[in-house]
Amino acid sequence: MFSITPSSRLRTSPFFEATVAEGVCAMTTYNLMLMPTSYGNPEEEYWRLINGVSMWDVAVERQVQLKGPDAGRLAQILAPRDLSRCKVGQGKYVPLCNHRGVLINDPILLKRADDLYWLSIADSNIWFWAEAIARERGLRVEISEPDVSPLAVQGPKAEAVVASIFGDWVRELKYFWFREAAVSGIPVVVARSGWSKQGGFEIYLMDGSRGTALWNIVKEAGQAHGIGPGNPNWCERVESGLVAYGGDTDGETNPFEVRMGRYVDLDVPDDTIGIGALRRIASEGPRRHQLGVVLDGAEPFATGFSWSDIEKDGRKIGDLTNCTWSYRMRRNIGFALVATAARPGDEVLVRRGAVPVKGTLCELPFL
Ligand code: THG
Repeated sequence: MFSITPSSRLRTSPFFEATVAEGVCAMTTYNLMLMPTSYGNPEEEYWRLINGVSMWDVAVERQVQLKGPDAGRLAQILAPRDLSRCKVGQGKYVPLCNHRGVLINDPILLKRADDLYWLSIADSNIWFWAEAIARERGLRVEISEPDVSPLAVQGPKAEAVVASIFGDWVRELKYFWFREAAVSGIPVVVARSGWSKQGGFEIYLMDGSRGTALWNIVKEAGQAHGIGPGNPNWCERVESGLVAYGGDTDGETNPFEVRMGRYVDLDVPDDTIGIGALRRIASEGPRRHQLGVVLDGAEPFATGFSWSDIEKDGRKIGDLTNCTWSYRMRRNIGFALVATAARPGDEVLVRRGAVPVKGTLCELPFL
């Protein structure tokens, strides 16, 4: 067919060779990198995540490093969430907004030291943004993309696997907290986190030359628990209500519209980017909100998806922003970004393909 030409515009992960050896058969792009999206059997990969343990190359979750005496100041300027009580070793899910309160990324922030923060970013260029803001505000902080690449281990048996590699201390890690460690001389950060609700860890590789070695250590340790390769699982994340920045958001989406209001603190300092707009939106009330929709019919739709119009009583009320066959619900489900007047229980019509499909709105998460 054709091959991909890696370059500085389309970088490969330190786990690339390992994922090819595992039989990766589909990739997407994210943060100018290739990311595996299938190893050929989506249903098996799904049930392995639900019942066992799965390992994912998520090196595309790049780190934007803030280092210097003003690193904490810059983090608080970038994130409209109160970071004043964030401890070294703690992570927090933070919305990043522009000056209009529009969501521009939704990283996990890791406070590695008082003068060292990582923003583990979704798919948009925050390096540029942080650098510009730092220089415009005259802050003493260096911005870089360090050699750090997360490997996720997810599923109910993930803890047993990760504890067998690093020790029982990983069992005590609280959600989003992390610790530095090493295995076979490979420097890593181990965090309890990951883009699923099945539990698990992320091992942040800090030496890109050791990707295959780390992959094989995790694979070996996971053998007894039936580990296998997977990727951020579309079906599970929709069932669990996890938001995909850029997928479920558009150029006008604010955090309140996509159930991220609980990660916004309106009393952060006034120089936090977007906080004026967010205070205004909070007092006026957002125009849209995010619900689930369960579509009629018990046959999986063809895969491949773009936003579809959602109508109620013949008028457009919003968009279906994702859609998947749920293996546990045996229904096609998705997220609806709709006018706040739309309520759970409302019957709607989704304009999808030639034949519109009926559905019913519901609260998220589905499961
Ligand atoms: N891991 C790492 N970096 C990442 C992601 C990740 N960067 C990009 C992207 N994923 C960030 N997005 C999310 C979205 C949701 C969650 C984590 C990362 C998440 N949310 C929980 C929830 O919504 O229920 C808990 C959040 C909370 O309550 O604090 O876990 O996956 N390294």
